[in-house]
Amino acid sequence: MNIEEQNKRYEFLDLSLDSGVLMLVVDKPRSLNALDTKLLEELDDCLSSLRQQKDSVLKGMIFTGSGEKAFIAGADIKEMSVMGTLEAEKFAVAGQKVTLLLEDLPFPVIAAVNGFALGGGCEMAMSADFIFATKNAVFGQPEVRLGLIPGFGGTQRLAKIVGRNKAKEIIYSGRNVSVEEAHELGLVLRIYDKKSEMIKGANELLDQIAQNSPLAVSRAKKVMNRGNDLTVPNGLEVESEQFALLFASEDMKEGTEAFLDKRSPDFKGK
Ligand code: CO8
Repeated sequence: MNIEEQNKRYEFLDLSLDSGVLMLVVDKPRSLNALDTKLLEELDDCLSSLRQQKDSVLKGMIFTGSGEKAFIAGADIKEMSVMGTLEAEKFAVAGQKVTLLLEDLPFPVIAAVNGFALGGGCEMAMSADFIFATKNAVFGQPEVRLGLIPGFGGTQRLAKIVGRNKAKEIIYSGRNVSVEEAHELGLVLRIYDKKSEMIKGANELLDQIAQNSPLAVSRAKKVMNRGNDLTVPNGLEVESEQFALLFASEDMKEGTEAFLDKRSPDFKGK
């Protein structure tokens, strides 16, 4: 993949690759990285092309906001304020598509939340596999305060992560959720004092995951994401299907042989 060429296409995104870890930065500080149509189009383009990296050997991706103040302060309120019904539906569908692209990337994704993750920002973060956050991070779904409801998946994903009662309380009140509370609720996995420490911590987790077969990690992710929308018996069917398919992989042969030979495996992601 040619990151430099890809980066030239974007005004508000910065994509870089370091030691097998992709870093995707939303960079529109003048509006605290608020998601407008252009930014959603860029995210769509970027994530669609990353999705083609099937069962890739990338360690994973860190998704963050530029600066220290905001991850993403929500959908762009100025742009939304003049939308009609049809434009609003198109906008919501475009944002939802980005959350699905993010959720379905074939490698682990960590949302590194540096500051405000409100509305659409909280919804983007919830589409990652894990949320890491700095001490100044603030979460919330404040849409009802604007006469709106969450439109990029918040009504669905928040309840799955924190439970229906808590999700309703957060969404109906529109209140801010502190990073400590987000951690207690299981929304945030790890809290860091500084952004630099958070990025280091995210790299360390991705390095740890990368000791394993990337193919197996990618399939575990796929099965767990699919299972989220299924009954347990249906999820088990997907599990056994993917489990069986891995027996045709080189990684499975290498992993089991390495165990029996008492040596470290050398996984190729195939
Ligand atoms: N949209 C547009 N501009 C924004 C946004 C936003 N969401 N958030 C901040 N900005 C802008 C401000 O307008 C300001 O611009 P300017 O300097 O030109 O006035 C600049 O960013 C800096 O912001 P503040 O001066 O307000 O900074 P503060 O430190 O005082 O406050 C806050 C920071 C608390 C984050 C505050 O900016 C805020 O409350 N922002 C809005 C948060 C919010 O309500 N987010 C949810 C938006 S709705 C949403 O996400 C719905 C998703 C689904 C939509 C689907 C619909 C079809």
